[in-house]
Amino acid sequence: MAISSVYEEWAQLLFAEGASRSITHPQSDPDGDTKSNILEFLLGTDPLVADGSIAVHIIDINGQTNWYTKLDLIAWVNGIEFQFETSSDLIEWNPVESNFRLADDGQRTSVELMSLAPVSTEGAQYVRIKLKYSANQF
Ligand SMILES: [Ca+2]
Repeated sequence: MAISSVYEEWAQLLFAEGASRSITHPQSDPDGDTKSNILEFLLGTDPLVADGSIAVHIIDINGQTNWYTKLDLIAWVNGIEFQFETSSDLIEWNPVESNFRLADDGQRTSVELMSLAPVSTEGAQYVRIKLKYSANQF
């Protein structure tokens, strides 16, 4: 079954019949919790209930400061990529070289995302996770 079918089935179960594409689109965030619908789909969370943002941790690797997060998934879509972005003003966002990997311990699948370059801890900085995927998957 194509991923688009799986996502569309999920969307049909969770959104009201006839809901506009601006609500059901994979990149939409109708509950305003900063998690896009496609991320809610992967995490198994309700796209209509704001349930908090994702914690990004600061870790030290060989004296360098990096960002790290781990997300437990209930679904996976080949071709999706994760990347950190950073901003000092919440308006202009810049990509951060990041590496992600899928981990499967036999009980759950998770994705681990880590910045590759050292990140600054000076001043106000915001970080977000961007999901990249081919639009024709949906
Ligand atoms: Ca959301």
